[in-house]
Amino acid sequence: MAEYPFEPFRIKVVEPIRMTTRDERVRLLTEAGYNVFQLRSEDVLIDLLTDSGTTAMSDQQWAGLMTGDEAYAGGRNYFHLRDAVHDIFGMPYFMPTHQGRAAETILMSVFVKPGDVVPNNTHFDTTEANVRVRGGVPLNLPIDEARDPQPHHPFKGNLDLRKLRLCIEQHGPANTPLAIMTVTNNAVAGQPVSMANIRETKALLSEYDIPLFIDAARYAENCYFIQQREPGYADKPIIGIAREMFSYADGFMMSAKKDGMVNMGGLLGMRDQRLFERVSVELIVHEGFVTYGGLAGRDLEALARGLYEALDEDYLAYRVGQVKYLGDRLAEAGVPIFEPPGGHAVYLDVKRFLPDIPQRQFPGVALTGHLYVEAGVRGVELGSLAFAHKDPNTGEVRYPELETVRLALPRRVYTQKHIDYVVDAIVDLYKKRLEIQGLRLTYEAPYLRHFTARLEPIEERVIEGGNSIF
Ligand code: P61
Repeated sequence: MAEYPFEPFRIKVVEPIRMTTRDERVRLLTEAGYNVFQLRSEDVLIDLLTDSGTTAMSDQQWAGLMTGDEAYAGGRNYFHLRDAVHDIFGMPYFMPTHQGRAAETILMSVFVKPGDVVPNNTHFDTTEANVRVRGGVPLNLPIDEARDPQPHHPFKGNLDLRKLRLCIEQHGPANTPLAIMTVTNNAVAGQPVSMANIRETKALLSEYDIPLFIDAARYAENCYFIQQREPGYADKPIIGIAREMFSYADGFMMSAKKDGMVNMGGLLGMRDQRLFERVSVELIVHEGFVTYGGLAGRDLEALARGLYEALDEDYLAYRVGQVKYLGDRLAEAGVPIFEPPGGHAVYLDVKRFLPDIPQRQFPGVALTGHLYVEAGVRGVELGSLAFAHKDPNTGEVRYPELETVRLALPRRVYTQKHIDYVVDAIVDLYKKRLEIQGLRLTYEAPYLRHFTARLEPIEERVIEGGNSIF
């Protein structure tokens, strides 16, 4: 592959970016309570908040929208999607949902009762919240290497099998209704999971009769890493790797807004017919009939087509290559990142970027705010605002081990020049890092607080240009 990620598409439609000034951004961020979720996207130059639902669809997907069959039941696009799901995931039963968390809600409502534990290599926050709202306890069991942003390991997303056995022995299989494997592991910097780890996790769970569900949001990127890094897979096509991966699972839930290549949608698939019948009831109450699950027929068509586009090897080489390009340029300039770069995003290692700001002062949010003010780039904090929680017994706040700012790349949206701009902005900010100060919360919601939190600077200070920020 070339030194730079070749973009295997031509651009047919463009969306203008509104330019903003630094002064304007200072005002906008202050009004937003220092929380970039509260900004209007029109006020952002390069939006790396998420790769979720931000994909540029292909001409084939747009054409597919026109073939939408909007019948209430049995629309044709459902059957196209069903064929794709059978072909790729090999699951006999499935239902569309409006997005990933809807699939999680439905699944947890039939599986989890108060006091149950749900192990995962690492829960992303919506999965974690869905376990908690049912009274369950989400447990993260990543390998020890996942805690260290520096050493390279080909599959830092892996689940620790020893910890899994210990967890099941300690809590009892009867209180462990399911286990989840998140591919790639979003809360651990988008790191992949190896096929061997998935296979061995399934074997261990089978000893206790515990079902394995795959959180498949970024499964195609994970399959690409397996092809590139795991012995024995170099010559296998991506779709074959995907089929093997899902052969070890009893079911999967998927936010199709990532590797489904669509702007909205989700999937829930399973092998067990009785389970399908139970979750169908929940789906009909909360989402819609099983042949549309909260989506329009045209959305189902775009997803049926998008699933295959995400498995295309030229696309995946560009996709993972673009993330690597961003990560490598930053690392070369001495900016601390979580290494190696993951599949969908580069994660800045905030503990090394801002070592003097303690986690209780939300250094990741401060860094995100500065990146917006200085360059109009929007990243997202995945650290003490998104993941810290209070111990229900002691009231003590537990901070996550990793404090990161994620720069997630939307699929097929930004060019290499945009990425170069982001690199320059972050390198400049790194040089000015001593000007960055901590924040305190002025408002927080009980769950998923980072979406709506408001913050203020601990100590206001005037920095260059006379703008008062942080
Ligand atoms: C993201 F700030 N991820 O990474 P839904 N599983 C996994 C995900 O990554 C995921 C979901 C399930 C998002 C969107 C997002 O606090 C946040 O379709 C591995 O978003 O419901 C979503 O899928 C849920 C961003 C979610 C956040 C929650 O950007």
